Amino acid sequence: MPRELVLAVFDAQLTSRHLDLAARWLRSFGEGFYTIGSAGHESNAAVAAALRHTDPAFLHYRSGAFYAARVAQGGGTEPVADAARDVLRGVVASALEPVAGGRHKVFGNAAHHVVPTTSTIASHLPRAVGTAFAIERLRKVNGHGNGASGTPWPADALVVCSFGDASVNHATAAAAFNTAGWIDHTGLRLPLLLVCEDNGIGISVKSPQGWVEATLRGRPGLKYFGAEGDDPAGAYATAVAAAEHVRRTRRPAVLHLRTVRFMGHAGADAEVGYRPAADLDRDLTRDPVVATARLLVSSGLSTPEEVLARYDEVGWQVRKVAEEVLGEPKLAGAAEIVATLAPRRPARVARTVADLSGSATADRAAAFGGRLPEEAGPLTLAQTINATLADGLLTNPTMAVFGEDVALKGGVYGVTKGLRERFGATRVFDTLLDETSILGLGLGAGLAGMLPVPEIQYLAYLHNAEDQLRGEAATMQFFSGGAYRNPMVVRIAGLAYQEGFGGHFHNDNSVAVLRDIPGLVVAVPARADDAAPLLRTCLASAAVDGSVCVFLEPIALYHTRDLYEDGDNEWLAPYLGPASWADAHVPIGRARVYHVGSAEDLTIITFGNGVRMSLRVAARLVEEGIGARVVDLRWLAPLPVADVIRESSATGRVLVVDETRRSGGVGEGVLAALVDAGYVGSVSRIASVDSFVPLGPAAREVLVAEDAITQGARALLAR
Ligand SMILES: Cc1ncc(C[n+]2csc(CCOP(=O)(O)OP(=O)(O)O)c2C)c(N)n1
Ligand SMILES: [Mg+2]
Repeated sequence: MPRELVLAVFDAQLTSRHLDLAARWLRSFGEGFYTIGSAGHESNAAVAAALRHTDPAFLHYRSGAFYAARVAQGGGTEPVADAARDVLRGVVASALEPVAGGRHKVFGNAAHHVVPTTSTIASHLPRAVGTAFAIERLRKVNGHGNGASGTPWPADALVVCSFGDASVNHATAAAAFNTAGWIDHTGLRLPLLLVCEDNGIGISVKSPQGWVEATLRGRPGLKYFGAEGDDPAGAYATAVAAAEHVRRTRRPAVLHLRTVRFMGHAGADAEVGYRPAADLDRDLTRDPVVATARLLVSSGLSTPEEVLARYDEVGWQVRKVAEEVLGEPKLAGAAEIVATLAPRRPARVARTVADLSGSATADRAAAFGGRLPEEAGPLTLAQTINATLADGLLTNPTMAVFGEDVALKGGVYGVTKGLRERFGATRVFDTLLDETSILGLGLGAGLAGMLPVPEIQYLAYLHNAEDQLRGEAATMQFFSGGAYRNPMVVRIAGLAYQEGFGGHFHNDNSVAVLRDIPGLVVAVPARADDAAPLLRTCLASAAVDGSVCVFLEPIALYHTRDLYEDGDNEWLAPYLGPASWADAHVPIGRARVYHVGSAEDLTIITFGNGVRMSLRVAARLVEEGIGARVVDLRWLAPLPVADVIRESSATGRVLVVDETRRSGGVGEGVLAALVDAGYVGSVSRIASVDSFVPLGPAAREVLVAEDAITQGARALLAR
């Protein structure tokens, strides 16, 4: 280990140890808000030393010494103070903190290629897999030189991702290990270095002796490296070997770094209550900071006096920074807090859509096999989404479509049919069967500069992976001040009305889990002529603003052709060519309004399958002399509140037709919006029963039906 590296590692370790002490000091008088420390884990500084400054890092909350070493690699003149300032600004929730701006205590700094991670154990692992996947894909696409276009990282970068020992048991970690191995097994490359910082315990629960090593060694496709945290030179040498292996072979590896944990899990944790004194004593003999001091002295690099003086010097510098950041401004007011959540620039999105018209012409005919979709006659919802995805792939070279069965088969319902043949397996590909990993690939790909369009095969199967959307995707801009984004359009096939076929899990009619995710865009296209502009808006918003969008496709309407009677083909629509895209643009949060008859008696507010049912009911009500306007929300988040209020006030009678459940359904949001706006007319609601959807004809008993809509309308008018 080169002399200057030992000294650099020691400094990073001292910085980290003193940061833990400073965090407790700040906490002691109510100015610090985070005390989970890195003490005992400081051998991770040697891992940082074995990597490049430009290797993207996703860090465990005990990787403080790694962070300090990474900051020093950046080449600043005051690495100790710089690292300390970043971390302590997080501890005191300073608005000047370099990445989260006081929104969370994270290790993160785009200038040092450290991507912030959340507090959810192991949730950053699928994203790390996805980032490594994307770096390698972009390297392939863009050539082997450095600086693959569009990514913040060099083409030969590797991704490093650290986590604790108890975390290896988490389903999300298991998913990431498996996916890394699966990708490797298929012959694709994945430059990913996983680092398990094994202190032998998770809060108070010990990892069974030998389990962590056994489980990490047993992962197909992951090459195992093991190192002792109290042997700095050995840990460094092993980290170098692991990094060299990953960088050269572009294949994943795991570095099992054995550490200890000092000062309990966090500030308030009295570990004497659950750890035998002998364990604590034994750990003290394995202090990584003392180990590096020992190396410095035994190798003649420093005297004991110099080591102690350096300890005090770094401690003094860290304390000084702690005092400086104390008085810094905190986030002031909700507007400042949400400023980074999900920035929206609708004018720029509209212009991006308009600009696509020009760029789309050249290769279109060839890409569509000579038959342009606008010349194919009226299309179904499924065909329109297919054509819009094709146009998206054509106009955005970084866009990729992936998921279970989307490529060779073309999707369970044929929505992605033909895309793989036309755009190739690097842009349209089948993934393994794991929704967590599918979203993780999307998260990483977006971070690396791609425009991912993952598919979740059925709405019911989002739930086992939902945290990747809620905790990871939706929080990234919030916790990184926009320094990192994960643009993404997640297509999800969902909602009910498949004539009883498939039961609940293929007819899931609950979107509550999506509606309350801050900043998430949720679009539901009811019919072909809305699907294309809605999807284009989502793609453009993801590209322009880094938006995380869910495009929820009503399965029952995919192939529907008729509206009022058999054979009328009224639910089909011609596809609009690029020249019409600007005029057809639909901004996020704008509803569509249908006037039926006089349109003056009643306002039906609905979406998805409800649109078709409501239009059919409205047509029959005209025969009773009742004129209705049917409002298709089109966007469930953000709700088109202005349109809802305007159209409701126009008639003073509102019928909410909500195919989701009465409790937690979309209708609750519509009613709340009306009340919030001071709407004073009458209102009632038809919603599905608070039940899972049963198999067979019984499904009709719990779902909103046209009869109920008709009755609801008549009752409202009779009031
Ligand atoms: C998904 C999830 N469940 C529970 C927690 C609460 N929690 C925080 S840290 C922790 C223990 C983690 O242990 P380990 O992975 O060994 O990391 P260590 O703290 O020991 O470094 C738990 C259970 C969490 N953050 N995330
Ligand atoms: Mg642990």
